[in-house]
Amino acid sequence: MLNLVLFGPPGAGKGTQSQNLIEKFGLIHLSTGDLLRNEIAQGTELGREAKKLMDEGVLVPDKVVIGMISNKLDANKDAKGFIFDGFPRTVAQAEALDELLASKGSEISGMIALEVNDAELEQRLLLRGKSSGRPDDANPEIIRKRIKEYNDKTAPVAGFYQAHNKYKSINGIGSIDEIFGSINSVIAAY
Ligand code: B4P
Repeated sequence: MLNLVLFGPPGAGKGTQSQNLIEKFGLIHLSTGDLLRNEIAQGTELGREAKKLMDEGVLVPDKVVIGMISNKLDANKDAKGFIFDGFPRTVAQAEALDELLASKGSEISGMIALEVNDAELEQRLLLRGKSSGRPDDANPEIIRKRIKEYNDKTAPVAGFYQAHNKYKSINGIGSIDEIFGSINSVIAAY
């Protein structure tokens, strides 16, 4: 199985590059952001709880997202592999993912991190906010809060994969095709 973690701060291009990877490798895309927005759209209790936190730019509890991922892995037993987009976002989530995959006789192939500076992230998210209708993209203060959450809680996840020799970082600034080319070079080495 090819199991990729696409990593990077909010707006780094994880969702964008996932679309290219799904087409090329036939992988199942698991975006915790999309799964949570789906719960919100359906008006579930989980969605109502998550919305408050997401609108403030803070992470939702580990237990919630780990449960969602576990359900999706169970529902896709015959998959060729998965792209984990926006997950794991804490070291506890990374440990839980390793356990979930190990229980299915599988593992993460590698993490690919997209490096983008804060000014570019803010610009991209504000631009998306004009059309996405996402409250967390509309306000520069919330965007900065999301970047701070990333630096405080998510950036340490890179060290987790580095310690397992599964980490590669690439430049996330440039055209979408150029960045996809860099991602493919990393995958070719797996
Ligand atoms: P996510 O939905 O994961 O959103 P994201 O980090 O904003 O986006 P991404 O990096 O995928 O950016 P994209 O490609 O779209 O998270 C939202 C919230 O959900 C979190 O704040 C948190 O509250 C919650 N959450 C999600 N997962 C969680 C977890 N595991 N644990 C706890 N909480 C969780 O790109 C952004 C923009 O840039 C787009 O407009 C795109 O067109 C543009 N772009 C992309 N590549 C570009 C390029 N090369 N050049 C120029 N623009 C580019």
